[in-house]
Amino acid sequence: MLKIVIVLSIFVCVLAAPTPEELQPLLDGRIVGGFATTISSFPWQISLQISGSHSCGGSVYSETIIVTAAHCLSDYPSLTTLRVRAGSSYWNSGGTLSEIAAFKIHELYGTNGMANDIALIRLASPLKFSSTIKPIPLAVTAPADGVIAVVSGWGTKLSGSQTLPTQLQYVNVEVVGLEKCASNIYGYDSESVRETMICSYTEGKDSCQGDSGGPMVADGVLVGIVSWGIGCGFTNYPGVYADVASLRTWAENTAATI
Ligand code: 4AZ
Repeated sequence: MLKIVIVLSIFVCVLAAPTPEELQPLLDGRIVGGFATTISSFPWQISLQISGSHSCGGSVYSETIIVTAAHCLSDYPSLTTLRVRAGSSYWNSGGTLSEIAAFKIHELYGTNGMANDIALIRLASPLKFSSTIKPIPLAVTAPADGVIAVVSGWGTKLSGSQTLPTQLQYVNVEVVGLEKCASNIYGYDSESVRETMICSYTEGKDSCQGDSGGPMVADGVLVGIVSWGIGCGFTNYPGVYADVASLRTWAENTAATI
């Protein structure tokens, strides 16, 4: 009898065991502790796609220019494999899918660790602005330490996960300035966190793989571009972003010439 009860309990436990999706909120490394949202709340967000798969995020700068991360394009994918989906809450359907005419990676990217992780994309035809497609201005000054910013994207909801959510996610995070981010308060060494970077840290809330290139916004301007981190949502490891204020002049000059 006891044997049957044990076997039955194991069976019931297995049946009642939470799926990995349900476990996620309990895990430290979950991106981002975020929430599903719709594109009308983040109309500057785009999905950069390579051969039909979401590969990175990006932000609308103008009708024809998208801002993203250099590392999203640093293996020089062929222009014909690239698309930008704008105006949709879902990376794999809806909105508009544009071809790319050109892209330009920051000249200094790759010479100094992950510094200067910014690139611009020029679309083959202009976007039509609407309630679901709108540009976001670039920050003129870096946000102060402790400012609340919002990060959005179709990146994984769990560090190391292979599956992307199809619906756009967002999370609110606290900005951490470069000096504090590179200090021994956190786990990074000061060599890897360097000029042209800015960070965010809120326990269990973070950007993750697939969010790269996407926007961190505060006070209505683009303050960061998702760049790198050790894990996602890991204790003592902030998310690291390209600091848009320090790269704005490059972006403006490049947008005019790309
Ligand atoms: C990535 O692999 C990545 N937690 C992006 C952002 C972060 C970590 C990794 C920040 O693209």
